[in-house]
Amino acid sequence: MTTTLTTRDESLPAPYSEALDALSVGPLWTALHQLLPNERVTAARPHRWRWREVRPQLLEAARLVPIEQAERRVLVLRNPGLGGAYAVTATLFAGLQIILPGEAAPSHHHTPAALRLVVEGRGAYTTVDGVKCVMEPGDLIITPPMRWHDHGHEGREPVVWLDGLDIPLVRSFDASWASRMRAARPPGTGTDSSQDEFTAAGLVPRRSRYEDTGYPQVRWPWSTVRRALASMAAAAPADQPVGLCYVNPKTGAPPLATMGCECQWLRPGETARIPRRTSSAVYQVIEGRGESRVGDATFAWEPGDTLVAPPWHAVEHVNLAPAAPACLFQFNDEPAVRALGLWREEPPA
Ligand code: GTQ
Repeated sequence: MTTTLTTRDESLPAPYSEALDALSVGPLWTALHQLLPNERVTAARPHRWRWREVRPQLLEAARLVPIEQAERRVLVLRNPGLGGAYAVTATLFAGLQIILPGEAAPSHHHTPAALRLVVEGRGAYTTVDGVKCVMEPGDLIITPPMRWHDHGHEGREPVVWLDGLDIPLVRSFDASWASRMRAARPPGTGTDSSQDEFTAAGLVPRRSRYEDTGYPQVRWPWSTVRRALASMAAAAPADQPVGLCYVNPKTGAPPLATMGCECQWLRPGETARIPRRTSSAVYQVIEGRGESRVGDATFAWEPGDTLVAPPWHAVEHVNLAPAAPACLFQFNDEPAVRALGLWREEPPA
């Protein structure tokens, strides 16, 4: 919350309040219900960023700002309720990053966790601790805390992806730190484990060829995820939702300690209802056209659009297409909220 606390009791003599200020103490009774409100409150607002409005500004950034200067050429999605903060919710950071053919974004590592969901273009890659992760539209790549990562581009068209990080959360612990940048080195591998060791559900390698970092899979190709969603949709009764969670294939845990990822498949005309939760989520439209209600706000969407659902806002997604499916990716702070014992969910009305 960004509201300023009431730290003065105006009914008391001014010298008393001044004496408290001088001692670096303050009355709790003026601020108690701001610190502990009776309602679940958030300053973050439901919002939608339209791909067709932001995309030209990304291309303009690519024209105006050399990668050597920017290091990361990102337009940050700033929640209009959060007073200009570089935050999409109180805990989450989201941005759209653009890289041009031939460019290299230098290597660094940091305490916040990061994930990328490719929005447009082919030929770019992210290197995670020397492992080359190809970026195709819809692919998810994670860069866990303190893993070196850089971005390169061997293709012929601009590539844009959505970055999701837990920067605001990590900053609230005063734990945000990054190494200095160093020049990106050529990747040490041509493939990542999603291409040869984790190609089918329910199977894990007896012995991995990759270094054991605690994160056996760092890339989830969209082709694999889409195939899995399509077969689930073909089998599930019309009134059962079709959604998959991205997990660490060896433990079943969320891919990162603080952030979860899911993908929902909406059949033509289908509505998905998500109850109010204490976690917050950012949705990215991979495929299809529809409309979402987030709290009292309603947003139409199409591929490339991004939506944010602050905590304790009921969400409803509708696929408005008569014949085509819609696919919505989301990342959220649910693992962090659960780890802190703060997870609650309300059944829909
Ligand atoms: O690509 O390493 O959007 O370090 C924000 C911070 C992207 C990145 C962001 C980062 C990166």
